[in-house]
Amino acid sequence: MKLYSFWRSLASYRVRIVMNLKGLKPDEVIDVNLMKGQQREDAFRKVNPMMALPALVDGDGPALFESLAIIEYLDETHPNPPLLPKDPKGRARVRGLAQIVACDSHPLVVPRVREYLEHDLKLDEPARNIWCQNWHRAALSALETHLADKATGKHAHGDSITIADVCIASQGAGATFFKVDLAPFPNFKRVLDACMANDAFARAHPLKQPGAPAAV
Ligand SMILES: N[C@@H](CCC(=O)N[C@@H](CS)C(=O)NCC(=O)O)C(=O)O
Repeated sequence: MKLYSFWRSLASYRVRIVMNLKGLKPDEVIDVNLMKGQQREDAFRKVNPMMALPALVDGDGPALFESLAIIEYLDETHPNPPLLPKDPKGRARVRGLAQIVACDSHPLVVPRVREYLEHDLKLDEPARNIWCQNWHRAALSALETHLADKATGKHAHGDSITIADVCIASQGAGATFFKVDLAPFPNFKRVLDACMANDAFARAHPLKQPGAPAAV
């Protein structure tokens, strides 16, 4: 398996967590430096025309793209431990929680959006930070309400790790990057802490990757 990723990429973090949970190690990790704009270079554009990380090539391909699609592919091809509940309503809840992170919140704070705000809309750094924090908090508020539900256990859905926890971990790392206080979101924080106590999550953290700074 060949994983295209970057230390800071929250979507790559999600896939790294799942690979660790499944005991999978990529044969090759290809660093695409988002800070240098390498995602827009021809070499990577051919791999993922959306010019976004991560991408995963399993065997002779084709390249898989979009973190949630890659995660479900890994869950289907390596079913242990399962990362979705068995019942359809449970699966829908877990996918819904995951999509609040991966589809409603994270896409609003990725480099291409922040760069558009800076270069095209001429927003200065404080204004861009307000933007990022706003969309983080919107997702955290929704997640906080959902996680108060009795369906939540030690983890986001019951006591087993699911795709929802994987996404919660990436939202938690994003909150640190964008300096969002988690104190108003105690249910979220509790589930995040339970995830981060697990070595598969801790090892996959952006700041544990080669090339990462000690702190952001
Ligand atoms: N919905 C995508 C998001 C992919 C994405 O935007 N990844 C970011 C890094 S976390 C990226 O590569 N952005 C490049 C850019 O915005 O130019 C997923 O979950 O895989």
